[in-house]
Amino acid sequence: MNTAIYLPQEQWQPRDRWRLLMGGLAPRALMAGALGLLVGLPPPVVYADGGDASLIHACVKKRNPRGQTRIVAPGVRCAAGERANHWSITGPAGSAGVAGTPGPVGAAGPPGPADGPAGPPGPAGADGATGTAGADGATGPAGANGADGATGPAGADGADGATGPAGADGANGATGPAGADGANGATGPAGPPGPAFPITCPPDSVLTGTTCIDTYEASVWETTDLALIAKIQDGTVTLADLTTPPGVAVQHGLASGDLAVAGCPDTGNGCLDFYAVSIAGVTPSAFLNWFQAVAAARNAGKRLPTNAEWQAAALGTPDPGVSMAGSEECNTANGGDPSGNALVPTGSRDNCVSDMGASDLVGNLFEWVADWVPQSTDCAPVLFGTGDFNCLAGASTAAGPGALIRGGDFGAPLLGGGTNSGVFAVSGAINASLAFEGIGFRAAR
Ligand SMILES: [Ca+2]
Ligand SMILES: [Ca+2]
Repeated sequence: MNTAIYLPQEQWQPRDRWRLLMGGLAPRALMAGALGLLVGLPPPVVYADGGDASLIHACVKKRNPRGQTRIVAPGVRCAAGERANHWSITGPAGSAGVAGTPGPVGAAGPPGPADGPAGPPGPAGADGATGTAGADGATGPAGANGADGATGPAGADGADGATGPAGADGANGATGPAGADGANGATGPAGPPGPAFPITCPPDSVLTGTTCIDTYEASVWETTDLALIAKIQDGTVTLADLTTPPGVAVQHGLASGDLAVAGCPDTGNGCLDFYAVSIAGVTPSAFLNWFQAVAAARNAGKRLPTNAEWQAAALGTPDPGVSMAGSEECNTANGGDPSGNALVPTGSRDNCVSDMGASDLVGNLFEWVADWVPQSTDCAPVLFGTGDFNCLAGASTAAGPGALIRGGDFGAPLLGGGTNSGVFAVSGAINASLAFEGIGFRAAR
């Protein structure tokens, strides 16, 4: 065991020399050594202390005044008669030096880095003092409705309240079953006009070209019976309809002036209840002027045919010249016996029929047509050598207007009867306002 005592040389004192000579033994070692001597034991071994490499260790002969010393490694055991010694390699600290002069100021260093990273959060501060109370907050939203309370006991019946307002209309009910068929609707408005060219004509007329010409010379009847008027206008009226019951209709144009007396004046103004009828077996109406004829045709839903229409309807009618009374030919004269000249019933001459099927276009009565001319003042040569009356020449500047009459009549040849009658017979010499026993008309649609 190393028991040496290590002291720095500069700390050596004279009293320590003894201790070196004593090998630096501790008193307890000395006492062991002394005890060993006493009991004959070898002196204790001295070791150079090797525990500290910063020291130089040596073993020094005790009995060598010159101090033989051998440097040993730390921990080496010194031989007998040596003592361990050691020295510090480091010398004693020198005295403080004189302060040098300050060096020159160095160049400015490069800029430092940007702000460094944030430091760690500091420790929490102490609690602050309690603040003053804040202002009251705004009223919060209403809370949810609470649960329904338990049903309370039934109260006494209250007084009847006032009648509340009418409730809203309920929803429409389901569609009911289909109702019964409704009544027939009212008659609709009249349709558009039919074609200008009639396909067929009413029973009282014949189709000739585009015109329905009355089959017979007109008989003029006064009536206010609506049903009868309707039949007249439809062209379906019969002689029985006009005479049953008696008085339902009254014929006029059978004597001079009878129409005007009955209410159909010569002017035609206000002549409303007088109707032109086309039926067989009646005396055709005469003693009427052009204006009365126009009114009676109009009231029946008809008109006077034009000269051309009349001509088209008349073509083909036999021209008997002077026919005998009771003959089946057209009634143009009665065998030259003026006393026998007389008007005959419409359609009574079976052969006096035109190509189109109309009767009495030659003879019986002259017939007004629609056309007017300056009243004729003369007669011209006959057409085709027929001898038919052709008095459509000259133009009066003192009389008129003249309205054309066609076909001849039952009268004396001088007046247009006899051989002067025929499909070409025409006169413009009669003033439209005059009426004669030998002039009548037929209507057309
Ligand atoms: Ca005639
Ligand atoms: Ca003739």
